[in-house]
Amino acid sequence: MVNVIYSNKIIKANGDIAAENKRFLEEKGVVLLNLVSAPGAGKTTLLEKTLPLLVDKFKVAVIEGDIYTTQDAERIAQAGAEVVQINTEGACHLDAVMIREAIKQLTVEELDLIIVENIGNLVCPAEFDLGGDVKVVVGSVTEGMDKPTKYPLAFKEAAIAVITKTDLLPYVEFNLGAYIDTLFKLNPNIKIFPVSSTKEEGIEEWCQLIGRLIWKKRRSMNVL
Ligand SMILES: Nc1nc2c(ncn2[C@@H]2O[C@H](COP(=O)(O)OP(=O)(O)OP(=O)(O)O)[C@@H](O)[C@H]2O)c(=O)[nH]1
Ligand SMILES: [Mg+2]
Repeated sequence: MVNVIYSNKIIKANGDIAAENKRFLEEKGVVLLNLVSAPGAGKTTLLEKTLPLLVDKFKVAVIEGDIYTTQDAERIAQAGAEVVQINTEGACHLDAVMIREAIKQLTVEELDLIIVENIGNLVCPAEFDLGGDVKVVVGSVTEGMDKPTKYPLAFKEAAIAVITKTDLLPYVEFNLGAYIDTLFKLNPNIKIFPVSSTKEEGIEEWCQLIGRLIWKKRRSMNVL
């Protein structure tokens, strides 16, 4: 007799812990952003440009997901935010249990925002809720036009899409308008932010959206 654990049970168990994380973060009035992308799409670089614009106004912490290293966490610490590293030691996504443990390392009562940089992978992270998280899919113009249709779940689940590396548009086969059309076809409500982190274009608009999410949360908590 062989015991089989089906993956949909694991995903359901993850959902239960995610619901606990959600309740906890709701109570504390904290917004959780979950950044998902293929490896190298520009998540850490985006955060390096984003954090300096946020840390003056809001209390922000970052949870860095990586398989083995602390390289991204060190970059985030340099950018001036509190950071907790999760090393999955092989797993290709973060899950709600990992986030519950990481949150214990933070003084959540004092925070407005937690940004999670998930493991670079467009497949598995899309399947695992972390807990009340606003999902942000990051796609770069160097990845090609076909990623949203080839890996649709990440793009369908996301509330926000950040299109990175727009400074490289003149050098790559990438039609920004057609890509945006594809995103809207998959997810009519998605909010889209084209950015160049290296040229610091579009970063302010993206930060304004994050600010609006925090103010909305504060209003729902009746703290305004
Ligand atoms: N030209 C250009 N390069 C960028 C931009 N953003 C990131 N890069 C480059 O893309 C590469 C990967 O950037 P990262 O920010 O490390 O990507 P990531 O998504 O965090 O990567 P993983 O954590 O490994 O998944 C680096 O060489 C960055 O300098 C951009 O806006 N323009
Ligand atoms: Mg990174």
